[in-house]
Amino acid sequence: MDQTKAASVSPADERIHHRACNLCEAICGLEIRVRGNEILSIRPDDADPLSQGHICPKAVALKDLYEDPDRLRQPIRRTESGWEPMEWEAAFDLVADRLCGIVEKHGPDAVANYLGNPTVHNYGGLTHGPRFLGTIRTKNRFSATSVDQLPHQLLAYWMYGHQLLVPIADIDRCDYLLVLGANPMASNGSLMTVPAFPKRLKALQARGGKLVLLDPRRTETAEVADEHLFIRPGTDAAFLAALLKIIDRDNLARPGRLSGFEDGLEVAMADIGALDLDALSAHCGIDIPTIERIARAFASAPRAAAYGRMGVSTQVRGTLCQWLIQLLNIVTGNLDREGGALFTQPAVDLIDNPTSKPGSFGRWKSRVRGLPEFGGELPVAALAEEILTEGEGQVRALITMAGNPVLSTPNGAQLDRALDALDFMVSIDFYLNETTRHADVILPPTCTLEHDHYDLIFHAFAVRNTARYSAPLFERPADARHDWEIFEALGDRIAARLGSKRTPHPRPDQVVDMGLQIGPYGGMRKHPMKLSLAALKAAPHGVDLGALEPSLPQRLQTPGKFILCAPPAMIAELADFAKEIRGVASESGLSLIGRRHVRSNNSWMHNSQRLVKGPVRNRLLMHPGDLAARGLRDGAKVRVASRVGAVEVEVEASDAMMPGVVSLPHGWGHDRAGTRIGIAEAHAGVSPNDLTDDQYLDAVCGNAALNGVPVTVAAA
Ligand SMILES: Nc1nc2c(c(=O)[nH]1)N[C@H]1C(S)=C(S)[C@@H](COP(=O)(O)OP(=O)(O)OC[C@H]3O[C@@H](n4cnc5c(=O)[nH]c(N)nc54)[C@H](O)[C@@H]3O)O[C@H]1N2
Ligand SMILES: Nc1nc2c(c(=O)[nH]1)N[C@H]1C(S)=C(S)[C@@H](COP(=O)(O)OP(=O)(O)OC[C@H]3O[C@@H](n4cnc5c(=O)[nH]c(N)nc54)[C@H](O)[C@@H]3O)O[C@H]1N2
Ligand code: SF4
Ligand SMILES: [Mo]
Repeated sequence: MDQTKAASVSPADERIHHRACNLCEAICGLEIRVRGNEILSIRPDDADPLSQGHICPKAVALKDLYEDPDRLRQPIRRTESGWEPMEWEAAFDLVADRLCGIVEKHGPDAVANYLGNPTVHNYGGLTHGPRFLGTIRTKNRFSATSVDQLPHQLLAYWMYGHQLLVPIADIDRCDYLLVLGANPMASNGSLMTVPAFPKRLKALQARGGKLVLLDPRRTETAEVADEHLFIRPGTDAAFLAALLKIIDRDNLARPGRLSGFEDGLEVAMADIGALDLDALSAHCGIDIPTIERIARAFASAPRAAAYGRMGVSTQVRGTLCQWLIQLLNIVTGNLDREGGALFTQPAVDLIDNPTSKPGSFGRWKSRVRGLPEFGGELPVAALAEEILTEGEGQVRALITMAGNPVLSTPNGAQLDRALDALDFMVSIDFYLNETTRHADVILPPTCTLEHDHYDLIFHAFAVRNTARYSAPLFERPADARHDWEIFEALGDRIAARLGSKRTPHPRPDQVVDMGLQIGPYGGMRKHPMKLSLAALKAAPHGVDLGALEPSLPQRLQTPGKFILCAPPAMIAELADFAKEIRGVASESGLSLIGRRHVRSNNSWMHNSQRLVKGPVRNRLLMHPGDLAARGLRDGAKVRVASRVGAVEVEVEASDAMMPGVVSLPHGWGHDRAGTRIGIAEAHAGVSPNDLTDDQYLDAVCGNAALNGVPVTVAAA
């Protein structure tokens, strides 16, 4: 320990800071003890009304993130002789000049952008990112949405009239939770902000409730579930349709509070009822008596909710799965019912708000393959071909913010090559990673502990209504810029040169203050709580706004306040699916699926030894029978190959895998030239997205099918 430092800072300088963790959707409350600029400990904030004393190991790694000497603190530019530091103003000028030059020569569509996952965890990214990107009116906008939750937002838009009106499973009051393709024990929940999931599940079980899980792997969540069923990857739609068919056949449907507000429900149920139960059962590999038992239990539970996440969001029938999940909650009367699936009422309401964006679909299509726009963005599976395919409208420049699409998007190796073909690339990110290494300039924002935060998105998907503002823990270094300031600086320059309209814009905290005041608990709505930023600053542990409450039909954003149960595209997709299940299943090969671990965070933080310590987790899990059939042994190096590529990785025999299915976690593959900075060799790993396929998509919306990818496995 540094004695001089210890002597110069007395215990009296110790302070305790409370904030919300913004690393994942759970937004846990943290209690951070610091002395000077040193973090002494990171513990749960027991007084947080949502997280109730829960944290995970990632929060503790925030110390490493803050202290990491490899975290960029100054702009850098790529030169013939390597990376060189730059002054901020010169960097802004250079980036704006290069981007504008390309727009002037080739048009705005020549400049694409990718918004990575942390954008939604950083409120400045949300309040100012779109405003910056709007200065270049490009149709080539991409984000992590299309490797993630696109089906949820699309269905919310089609059925409830707004892309953010995603019903949330009311885990704290439900008696029967049916989960497909989610592993909240590792992920801490997604599109269901559910910190303290283990505690909440125990409470559910203590009141006699059940968790039933469908997953091709017996996961950490399966271990604590009341029942786990293996399901063949990509076949959940058959299981869900069979549940609905049985509910209809046996008159198990139950009118909800909303009867009369469902439009098209009979049409949808008639089409599902026409499917062949034997074929559905054969397709998903779950026998009819089991499906009947679950249908009866779900329909007769006083309060039930069905919920599906990554395993069913990112597969070929992802949108169909999400639709069937909505219908299941609706026909059993569990939508908008306490203990069922409800809409939240967050303090900053992005739905009932003058700047609200309900959504849009198919307003334009991608140039090369004709994939549809959603919410102003195109599916990211099309990004590489838009760069590589010559012609009018070809992408020649790229802006990435808070993302690593080389590791995160399907056929990442192709994108890796495509990025080399760009005329110019700028990345707003504080790490040199597998993607940003292609940039001409990297602009690093402040670290999360150096700025304030209000979670605009995840309060809106939480299992309880709460609100919390986090002040910065540390003052930022004198010459550092927040994300939103980088966006403003670039946006101002680009707008001036391209002549786009630009009006002054409030800071993120001012946007939130206004949002709180005009929000449902705000003074301007005459709510007794009179929520404002000042009120939240005075409540550093956050404020409790109560359990989720029924809110329909008022909350619906559809014309006439109807729930539109039969979106035409879903009826067509169901017809297509009916043809698929009548066909003969080709069963010989292996299916690749993904997984997450509590000691990993998407494609980053793998340089925190504190976080990744323990056994190497980037291994292929495979059933012992499948290994034996190929003459392979546990621990062997194997070659996994798909249509687009191959990786070599160690295999681990695991009877937690369904036979015929192999699992590899994403976010790894730090072995690409020059990017393994600070990451131990043992933890470099391989990327499953060198196997996932840019052509293997959910046909409804172009979302990536990251799960259920056909692969072969052989000795390396
Ligand atoms: N095969 C497979 N692929 C997947 C998935 C899967 O399950 N299987 N999951 C998909 C999902 S759900 C997602 S969300 C994506 C995630 O993939 P991406 O969208 O690529 O997001 P991350 O990997 O989280 O990106 C991390 C980058 O953001 C930077 N960053 C962190 N915080 C900030 C910040 O505050 N400001 C800025 N400017 N930068 C910051 C980090 O330094 C890091 O470089 O991966 C997807 N890819
Ligand atoms: N520790 C940690 N937490 C995280 C993240 C992280 O990287 N690390 N990432 C965050 C992000 S960005 C997100 S989006 C969430 C995701 O949150 P989750 O969706 O809960 O996380 P996953 O582990 O991807 O769970 C997907 C599950 O689907 C299963 N599966 C795969 N294919 C199928 C299928 O066809 N059918 C069915 N029924 N199941 C299938 C997989 O085996 C896996 O268990 O997690 C968030 N939380
Ligand atoms: S679960 Fe998510 S929000 Fe909670 S401490 Fe871990 S990373 Fe942070
Ligand atoms: Mo995600």
